[in-house]
Amino acid sequence: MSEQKRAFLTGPTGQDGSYLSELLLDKGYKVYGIMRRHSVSEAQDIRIQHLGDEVHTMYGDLTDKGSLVKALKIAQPDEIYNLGAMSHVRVSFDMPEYVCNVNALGVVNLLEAYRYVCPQAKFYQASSSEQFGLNCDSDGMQRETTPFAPVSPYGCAKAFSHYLCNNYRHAYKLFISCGQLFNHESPRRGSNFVTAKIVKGAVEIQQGLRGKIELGNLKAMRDWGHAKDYVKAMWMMLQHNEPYNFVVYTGDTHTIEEFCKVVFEKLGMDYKEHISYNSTFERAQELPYLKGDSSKIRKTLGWEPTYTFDSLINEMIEHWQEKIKSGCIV
Ligand code: NAP
Ligand code: G4F
Repeated sequence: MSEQKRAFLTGPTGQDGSYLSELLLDKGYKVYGIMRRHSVSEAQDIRIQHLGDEVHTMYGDLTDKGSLVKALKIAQPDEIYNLGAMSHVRVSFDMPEYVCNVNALGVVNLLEAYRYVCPQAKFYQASSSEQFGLNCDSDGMQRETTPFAPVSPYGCAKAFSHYLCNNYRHAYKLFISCGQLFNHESPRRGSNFVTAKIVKGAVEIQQGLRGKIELGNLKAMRDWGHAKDYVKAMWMMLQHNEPYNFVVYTGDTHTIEEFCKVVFEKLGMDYKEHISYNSTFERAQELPYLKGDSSKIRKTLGWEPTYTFDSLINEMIEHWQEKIKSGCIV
């Protein structure tokens, strides 16, 4: 009988970490992860509470190398998934030093702990399409070879950690794959990201709990996949025999305004009557456009998304309708 595989996650309490934990448990892995202490202890692991003790959590933080060394020694992982990050782009303008400490120097800490404690493990780095920033190839697409031109502290810190992972892969012959993932959403998306903010707000409007939603730039374009499909891509990258960088993208791009229109129409309302502009939600520099080419992961690993723009929105609406009906809004 083959031995049970062991996985270690940073960020198991986040949107992606919670879905990835479920996927790994379904596949028979023993799952370990670090989580941060929260003053409301019921809130710190709300997205994985339904998994009970199956995810072995330890307190730790990417900025605390000792906690990473200790956690890796306990977990003895075959696979490491580095999903922990301050993941909000606009907030990264408010706290640039912090975002660099967590998303850039935190990755140095984890890579060093990995290199000394368990270099035989495979390592996944949560890179981002935000790294591409304003740059694209002559055909307008962003792919693994497209040079970076990030336009936010978040994008700059993620670019640094992406380059460092590539450097460690070659310098120390480590199995490190980076997933350059475009936006992915779900019912578990934090409600200060634009999709969840719109869906939650529109459901509250439909139920008479509020009158409008205040948003920033409606003209920006994004490709929104489902987090469940994207965590499958992460796992597939670590099952491959070679470490690579992979762009993950569905190929269905929409403006924020189109997203609003579809959500409100599904709820029998006109978005124009309920959306107002608030400059607070603009960034110091906007990323107006993202368009990826995910042919490498589709050809090499056979990855395909199973959700569509429409089925993603339906699932998010159903989730928020149930939550709000039950009086639970987190
Ligand atoms: P998320 O929901 O914000 O989850 C982030 C996770 O990181 C949470 O578990 C959070 O813990 C943890 N974390 C934050 N600061 C930390 C620190 N200092 N030390 C250790 N853990 C820390 O983000 P997500 O959407 O799941 O994204 C997962 C990863 O993919 C992130 O690295 C993100 O930047 C990247 N990414 C996301 C997308 C996307 O569209 N979702 C696209 C490309 C890349 P708490 O629960 O305590 O806050
Ligand atoms: O939902 P967002 O905050 O996501 P953003 O900035 O694209 O970042 C997400 O995707 C990245 C991958 O490309 C990840 F790396 C990152 O961790 C995160 O998951 O904003 C999307 C768009 C932006 O153009 C923003 O300006 O929506 C626009 N927007 C308009 N009004 C708003 C709002 N965004 C937010 N969060 N809140 C608004 O009120």
